[in-house]
Amino acid sequence: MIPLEDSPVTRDGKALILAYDHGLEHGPSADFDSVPETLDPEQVFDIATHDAVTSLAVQKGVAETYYPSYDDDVNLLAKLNGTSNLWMGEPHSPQNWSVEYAAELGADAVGYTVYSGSNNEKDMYEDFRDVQEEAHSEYDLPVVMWSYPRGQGLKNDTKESVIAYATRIALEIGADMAKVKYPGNRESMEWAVRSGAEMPVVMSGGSKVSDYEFLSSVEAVMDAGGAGLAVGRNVWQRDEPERILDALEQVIFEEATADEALDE
Ligand code: FBP
Repeated sequence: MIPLEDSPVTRDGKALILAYDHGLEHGPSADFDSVPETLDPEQVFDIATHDAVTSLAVQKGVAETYYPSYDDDVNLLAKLNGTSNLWMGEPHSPQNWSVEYAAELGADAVGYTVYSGSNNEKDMYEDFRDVQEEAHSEYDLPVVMWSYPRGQGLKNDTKESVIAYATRIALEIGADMAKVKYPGNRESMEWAVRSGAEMPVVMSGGSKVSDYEFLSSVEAVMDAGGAGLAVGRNVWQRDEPERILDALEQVIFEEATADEALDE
């Protein structure tokens, strides 16, 4: 495992990953309609220059076109695989760019989704193996795993045992950080964090909710020993993304409660 304490994609060992791969995963109508400016990747790169953001997760085409103008101000988390919402088969996420190409573009870390439980698990584990080994041995790049158990018997399950299994799988197959869905409360998150042992665990943001609900879940994750957050919609779908990032900075890096962060 690559220790992330000294990595540029963390701050004091904690992470706030801004995710912006939704144009591929969900399509523009689903996620960008409510705030049409977010169709423009530059808007989100600008948001990612906020001090609280430790990296920006994007797909190849967006990285290739926009990252060169931001490489002094933004850390790139190259999201190497991804699938569209148009795919109707068993969950699968093909690799869309290589570790080598991501490293050439200046990536500080790579990200990879694995759907354990899918009929495509075997292929995804094999692809992850190749990515993880190349990232570690050739480029010394940390690998963040979007660990999402999903498949015929398990659609989007967020129950405690499944999320703990998700962190453990990430540890076992060589991730340096796991990104998992929030299991709904601090105790369940604590079990998931402990199941990942030394590997940092961050919560996946989810669809937009109120400031208080969102920050309270982040507070619970931090209290549970989590390493932070990977978030998209709950930041850039807001009218004032800087305001929520200010609050997140306090909760993630300064141990503030949701109430304290909102009072500022
Ligand atoms: P959000 O914070 O907007 O949920 O983004 C996190 C993320 O993992 C994105 O990287 C990805 O596009 C999306 O969620 C995938 O969500 P799902 O697979 O649940 O539709």
